[in-house]
Amino acid sequence: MSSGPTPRRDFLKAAGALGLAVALPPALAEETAKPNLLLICSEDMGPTLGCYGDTQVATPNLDQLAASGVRFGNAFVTQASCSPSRSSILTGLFPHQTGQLGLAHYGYTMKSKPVKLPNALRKAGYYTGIMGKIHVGPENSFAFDYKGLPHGKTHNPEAVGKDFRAFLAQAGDRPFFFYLNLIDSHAPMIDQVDGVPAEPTQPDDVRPWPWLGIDTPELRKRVAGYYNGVRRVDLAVGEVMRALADLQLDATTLVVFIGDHGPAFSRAKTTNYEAGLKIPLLVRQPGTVPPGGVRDQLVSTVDLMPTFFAAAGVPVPGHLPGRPLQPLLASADAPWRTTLCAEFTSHGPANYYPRRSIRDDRYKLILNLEAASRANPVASVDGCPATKQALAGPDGAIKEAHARAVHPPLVELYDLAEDPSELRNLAEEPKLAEVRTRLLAQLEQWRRDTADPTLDPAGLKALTDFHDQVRAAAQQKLAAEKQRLGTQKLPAKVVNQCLQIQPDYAVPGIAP
Ligand SMILES: [Ca+2]
Repeated sequence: MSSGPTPRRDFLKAAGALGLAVALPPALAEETAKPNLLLICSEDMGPTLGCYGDTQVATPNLDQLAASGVRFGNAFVTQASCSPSRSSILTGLFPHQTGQLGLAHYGYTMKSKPVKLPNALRKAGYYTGIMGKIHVGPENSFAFDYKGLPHGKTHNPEAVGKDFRAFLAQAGDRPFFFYLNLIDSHAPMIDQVDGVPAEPTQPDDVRPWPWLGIDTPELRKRVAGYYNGVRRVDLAVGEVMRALADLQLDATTLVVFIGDHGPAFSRAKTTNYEAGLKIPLLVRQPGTVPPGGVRDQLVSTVDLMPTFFAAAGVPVPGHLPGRPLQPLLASADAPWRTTLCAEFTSHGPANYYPRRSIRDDRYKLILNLEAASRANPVASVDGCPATKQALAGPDGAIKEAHARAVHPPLVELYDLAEDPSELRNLAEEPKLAEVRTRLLAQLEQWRRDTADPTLDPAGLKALTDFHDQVRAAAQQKLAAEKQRLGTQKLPAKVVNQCLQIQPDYAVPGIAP
């Protein structure tokens, strides 16, 4: 790579520019049908970018990526929690299909042995690499040839660009798959790292989003910090795209940009509300993906692995719930699914609160599986003060929405056309009884099709009992540590140790 673009890459570039890949005979198509694959995943990032109409932040590099490819307006993760969501990105399966029900650093892990994205691509001749976190267990089961900057070291855009160039040099002439994970939009929201951005967004420059519904100094500070992280991500993407352009890899590289779930704010991360599940999804490959397109179909991160496989000429396993995005990339009118489901089981083990949700182009239904037995323990994700502040505020729809997030009914139903912030629960609205019945039936069908272990009451009870035992044991350990250290405020490391689960936990219906 250090000697510059190779003849093969020049040829691929020319073929891509002419749109030849689809027209070539099979033997030649196989050679040209192995584009490089670059998946950029930004931590805890919703579609809060200029190209999505967000006027509170400037994201020129991501806007350029969107303008030169296709932007998806309704893209969703499978669960608004890091490891479960990432397990879907890397396996094409829903978390309840692999057993990655919560965060890997507490001991949650996949219980099955699914086909894995980097492994399958490596087998197909790809040189594979990663920067930042895997966060899906067991981590050593993922086949990455190159391991770049570790999680926590991807703040500096220039360092990210440099590491990506080092990977490209290692890849040489081989087609590559690179999984680039950027940390910056994750809590704690850091305004400036290594002097970036040079002029950070200030609290008074921003307003908290409508789905938070309140505006306080603490929230403005948190929102501004989030946007400063988004700006560093944008700069890092600029560095990476520049590296591709410098090496003339634009036309031969399929670039996909996503968030791993929505931002770490109340009614977003760890919930099944839109602000938790909805992510940016940008797809670009000049000459292959038409520029400037916008798609509003319901797409999911379970569609990513089939998309990469289709691009790489790897057969897409028939049991996967997702499907390749290529038809949609080619045409806004391609036939597509009309409903999409998501889930939540756990986050940290004390945050167990199983839910399943479904939406169509207008309505969204959330089924809170343990609503009868308990409140939602994740009232304040990563220290976000919004729910606490809203509950202390004036009565009204905002306070009710935050209260409902903590004490939800069995069924929530929202009209996303009239109420995109999901403030008014219409589940008991007689006019929408048919919608409720239809969505509940479609949700149940999906749970059956994907062997959801919580569909069987015994399976749900087993998971609930397990988490209750873990929580009780953790509380005992935490109390003992507080006594031993003589403090009520334990270091995060000690809290994490107390919350560890045994990785040999069983998930009903999944054979180890
Ligand atoms: Ca995350």
